[in-house]
Formats: sequence, structure tokens, C-alpha cells
Amino acid sequence: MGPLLSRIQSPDDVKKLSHKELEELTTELRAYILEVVSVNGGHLGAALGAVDLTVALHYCFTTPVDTVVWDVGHQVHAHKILTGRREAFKTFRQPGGMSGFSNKDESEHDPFTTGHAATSISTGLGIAVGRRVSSEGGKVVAIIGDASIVSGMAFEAMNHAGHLKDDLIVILNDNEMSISPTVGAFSGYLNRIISNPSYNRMRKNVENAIRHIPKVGERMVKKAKKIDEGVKNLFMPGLLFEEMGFRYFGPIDGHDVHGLVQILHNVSLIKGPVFLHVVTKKGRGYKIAEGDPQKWHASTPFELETGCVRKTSSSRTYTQAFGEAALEAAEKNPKVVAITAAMCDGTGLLEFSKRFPDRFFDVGIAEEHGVAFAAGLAEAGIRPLAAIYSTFLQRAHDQIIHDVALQRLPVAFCLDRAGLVGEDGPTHHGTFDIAYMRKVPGMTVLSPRDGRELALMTAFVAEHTAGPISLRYPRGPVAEESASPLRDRTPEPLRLGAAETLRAGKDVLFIAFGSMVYPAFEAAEALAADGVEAAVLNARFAKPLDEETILRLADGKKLVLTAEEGSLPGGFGAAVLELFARQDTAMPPVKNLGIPDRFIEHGKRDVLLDSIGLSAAKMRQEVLRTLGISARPRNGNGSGGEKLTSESLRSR
Ligand SMILES: Cc1ncc(C[n+]2csc(CCOP(=O)(O)OP(=O)(O)O)c2C)c(N)n1
Repeated sequence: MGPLLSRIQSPDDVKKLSHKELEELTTELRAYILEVVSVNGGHLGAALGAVDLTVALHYCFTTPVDTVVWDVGHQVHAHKILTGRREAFKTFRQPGGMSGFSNKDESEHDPFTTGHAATSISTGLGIAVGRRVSSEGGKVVAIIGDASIVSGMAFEAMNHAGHLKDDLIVILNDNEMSISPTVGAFSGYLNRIISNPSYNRMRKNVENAIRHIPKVGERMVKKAKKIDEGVKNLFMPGLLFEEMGFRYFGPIDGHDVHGLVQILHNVSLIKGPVFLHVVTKKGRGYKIAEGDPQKWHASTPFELETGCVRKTSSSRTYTQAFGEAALEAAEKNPKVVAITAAMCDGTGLLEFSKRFPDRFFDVGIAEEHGVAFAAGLAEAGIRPLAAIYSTFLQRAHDQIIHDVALQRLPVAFCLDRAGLVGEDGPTHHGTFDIAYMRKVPGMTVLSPRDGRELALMTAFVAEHTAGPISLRYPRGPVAEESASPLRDRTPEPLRLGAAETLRAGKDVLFIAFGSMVYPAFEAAEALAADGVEAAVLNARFAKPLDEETILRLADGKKLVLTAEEGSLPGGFGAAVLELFARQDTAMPPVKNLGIPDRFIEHGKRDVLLDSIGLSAAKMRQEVLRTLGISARPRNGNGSGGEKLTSESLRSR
């Protein structure tokens, strides 16, 4: 760690630095960020790009008296390091360590726990207005990226802010990139502002003029008005923001820390909403990342010198399996199209976008629009595959109900990262979709046990015409690449609402959904050694349930366990309970295994799953505990690898 950085305990220490030292600090921060992220992995490009802005913000403002709201919160590394978390930063994204995003439980300097895009202007405005209502002081700064600002929510917030006229500084951190290059007409508008040659000639003069505005309110306002009106009249940059009620300043060099300090100081004196357009470069200071900003948006651990990524696994992923199956579906049926909301690569659609550029739509960070757009396509007879992460589709819930389901339209929702996602943590875990989809009238909900079944299901949803359908699949390697005995079982052909019986057994029934089928099967195999005969049903569909098969297999069992990688309230297990409650005859006792009614922290996915009882070993324990059976000591490498003894069970 650099000598300056090792002296920084809090933002107060930043304020004591000279301008030259501020620059040195940005260099030391970048080196430290690279040192940690290269070992721990995580978001990188935007974090390196935001270092100078972060230093300038902490020089000019005093958090938490002033509030700085970072959008998404994937670029707050320098902010964390400067706000008392310098040493803790070494535990970045580690289990039990620091989160990879803004996190209000970590520090009073983080006003919100974030991870989803385009919320900062709304929440920042709320704080600004809340402070006015309760007669409290403190400036509010909301920072947002050029891809997020096109989200409906950001525009809604700006529209409101321009109307309310409360003091609010919105900083557009424009690096011309989303994860991939920013898409859409608006990005063209921003680009024209940045690249307008005549404006650029003037830019330095404008910056200098703003810097030298004196510290007095009225004169400052007049001068600022004069400057920005002059600029506006000459070149009209940022006119749109002006018309929305903001005072627009920019574009400003986001890597000139000295210039940023002066401009931030001066705009902080202006009353009402201010819009500061700052231009940064993703990956700034790390040439390898600057050269390929898409790849370096986030990374697994890598060699600092070479940029060589240390691959954690070479296994085929569900994302790949979906991408290939979507391509096949599109080849078969010319009406099949794919939609992504700024996650082309993440949803496995890169190849699709190249092969079928006219049938691929990246709507930007605009999940609500993406879903309503899919509704329109379906109404026009097209078969849209709306490939959106489970967590981000939460935002489009009304469109799912109002624009798709109520119209009985056959939109196929393809939900990647459904379940626990690991190191990204609670903002990104896709735990709610079974519940939020299952309750929608006319919705079909299904999930595969492995990559082979995902291929079957993708083909199925692409041809499903009876209303909307939701296909969820987890993050990570396909289950058939594990050592599980199920790998040798090719999935049976798929039929709407039909489950797949995988194992017979008279004592216990596991009804598992999606990613929980393999662990349930392994638990059942292991239970045989304990003298428990467990049947396993791969539910395939959470809606419609295969009621006939479930009731038949449940009959006479000592215990039924449902297993899902989704939230228990309203989830798959709840559907089975509802089915049992409708029966006139006595049903066996049921245990629902799933994600409890709380937010789950970040960590390794398999460790997190085990911690909430969703591993084969924990499922086995649950059966033994419930049935009051002592576990037989196991040797060898059975499910979960954990050796259970009666003592260890009793001590639990
Ligand atoms: C609602 C939502 N959709 C998608 C994402 C995934 N995502 C994370 S960062 C990002 C790009 C953000 O780009 P921008 O706002 O320009 O900020 P930058 O990363 O360039 O700083 C996307 C699409 C998200 N976090 N939230």
C-alpha cells in the first residue's frame, strides 16, 4: 500500500492533502484496488474509472453529513477505502468479508445497499427532500452512469427533481460503456455532447471560468448562469437536462482531480438541481483494462502483470447451455427472437446476436420496457425469449402481469442466475421469481435439473403458445458435469405439467425443483445406508404441478420434503402444501427446504446453499432428524462428504 494511502483513516484525512498529494492518492488507490481485485475478483473497470471523482467528492463534501449516492454501487472501491474500510477492503467479496457493492450495514458513509441500476437519483432526491422537510442540512450528490441514466426510473426521478427544485447534484459518470458499449439513441446524444469539436475547443475555457467563480451565492449564480447560458446558446450541450429543470455543466474531464475539486466546490453553492456531466474512462490506470473495457467490467482473479485471468472452472455453464439452445430454437423457427436488458454476454446471447442481428434486441437497462416490448412482439405473432436475470426481472413485475399475462401472450421469460449467485450477494441473488411468477394467472413455471434438461426446456418454451412461461436456471456449471450418479440418466422427453420420477422408495419422498434435484437425489442415495428408502421426483413444473404423480407418490410416506433454490414464502414448496391442503384425506407431514424469509449474505454459492440446508448432506440430516433416526457412520465419499454419527447429530 502506498505511503499516502496508509495515512488515510477517514475522509477528513483526504481534506488535509495538497493538490499534488490528491493526485498521488489516486495513483495509490488504483494500485491498491488492483492488488485486491486481482486476488479476490470482482468489478473493476468502473471502479478504476471513478477513483478521481471519488477523491474529489470526499475532498469537497463531508459524508455522512452530506450524502453521496453511487448508482449500482459496483464502483465504490475507492469510496470504501477512504471511508474507514481500507484494511477491510482486503476481504472484498470474501465470505464473511466486505461486500462488492455499496452496503449500508458496512458503513454510515453508504446510504443504501445497492446493486441494481438507476436508483440513485430517486433515492438521492428522497434524502434531499426528506432533509428539507425535517429542516436538516447537508448536500446530496447522486452519481449515475451513462447506461443507467436511460432507465425509465432515472428519467422519472429527473422529471420529479426538476419539478421540486430541491438542491440536488446529479453527476453523470459518462464512460460510454454499459457492460458492453452503451446502446440506444440517448447514448448518441451524450456522445455528440462529448465529441462536438467546437464545444471541445471551448471546454477548457468554460472549466476555467467555472473554477474561478467566487464563493458568494448571488454572484456565483449570476456568473454560472452567464457561463452556462453562453455555452448553451453557442453549442447547446445538455439542453435536454436544462429543459428538465437542471443547471447543466459539462462535459468535464473526470480524471483531472484538481479540476473536479474546483468544479464540485462551485456547483455545491448553486441552489436547485444541478447536472454535472463528467467524462471518465473505464479501467483508467490499468492499460490492459482500458484496452478491453467490456472484458474488465468485472473479473475473476487475474495476473496483474499480464491480465491473464485465473479461470476458476472450465465447466459448461447453464448460461452456455441456454445460449446454444436459444440459437437452435431460432434456427428452427424464424419467429423466435431474443431480448436482453444490457446483459447480452451474461445471458449467453452473444452468438445469437451475431448470427441473428435482426432478431436480437438489447433494450439497455430497461427491464420494464423490455418486457412490454416482448408483449408487443408476441401480440404481433413473434416468439420472444426475454432473457433477463431473475433479480433484474423483479423490476418488470407489473409489465409481466399487465402487459403480458393479462393479454395471455406467449412471452418466454428465461431467467438466468435464478437462485443464489454467490459473491455478488443479496442484491443479485435471484430468490423471488418462483413466488412472483407462480401467482400470476396463466403463467407456466418450470426449471431444469441439469443442462440437458435446460436444452429441452428452452426448445419447449420457444414453442409454447398457451400464454406466458417462466424458465429459471441457476448460476454455475451444469449439474451433469458433477460426479453425481444422476449424470448417467438422460432426461425423459418433456411434457407440459409432467414430473419425472427418478427414484422409488417407501419411506420418504423428495419433490425437488430445478437445481435441487441433484442434491435431493444424492441425499436419497445416501439415506439408503441409514436404512431409509427415499423416492425422488423431479418436479420440472412448479405450475402446473403434476398433482396426480405427487399425490400418488406421497401416499403412505412418513415424510415428504420439497426442495427449491428459491424463497419459501409463495414458492414451490408452498404450491405443494396448497395441493395437500385441498385434499380430503390425511396427508403425510411436509418439510419445505428452500431459502428462508430473509436476505442471504454473499459467499461461495455451495457454502451458502449448505448453510441454509440445501446441500445433499443437510437434506439427509433433515430426514434423519425428523424421523428420529440415528445416522449410520458413513465411510467413503457419499453425499456432501460429511460423516455423521449419532453423537454429532445429537449435538446439533
Ligand atoms: C436493473 C439492472 N439491470 C442490469 C444490471 C446489470 N448491470 C450492472 S452494471 C451495468 C452497466 C452499468 O453501466 P453504467 O450505468 O454506464 O455504469 P458504469 O458501469 O459504466 O459505471 C449493468 C447493465 C443492474 N445492475 N441492474
